[in-house]
Amino acid sequence: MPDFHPFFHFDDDLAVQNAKPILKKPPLYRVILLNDDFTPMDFVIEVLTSFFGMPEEKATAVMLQVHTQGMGICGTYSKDVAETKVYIVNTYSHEHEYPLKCAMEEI
Ligand code: TYC
Repeated sequence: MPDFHPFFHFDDDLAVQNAKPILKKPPLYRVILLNDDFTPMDFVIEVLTSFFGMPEEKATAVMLQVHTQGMGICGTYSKDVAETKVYIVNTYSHEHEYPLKCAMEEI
């Protein structure tokens, strides 16, 4: 009878397959601005130019879109960046005592 030793068993009889790495692209988030009846239009345009890097004309168009349609898109970002933008806008609005609200949604 052959000697049995637990440390000398090699894996000759095991079929080994290379594992395919499962990589998923990280999700993207839309940052949106919501309409309200009180925040001045100029303030919204300032938010869009300052925090989203929009030129004045684009910021005006997005502000009017929010004003007429109820919401508009400020941009698309990774989760961390979107969360930071939302936090900055909502904090800034609150500091100026305006009800302007910014939110994010996964795409
Ligand atoms: N509706 C606001 C007004 O008439 C303007 C406004 C636009 C407010 C966009 C919020 O996200 C907003 N003064």
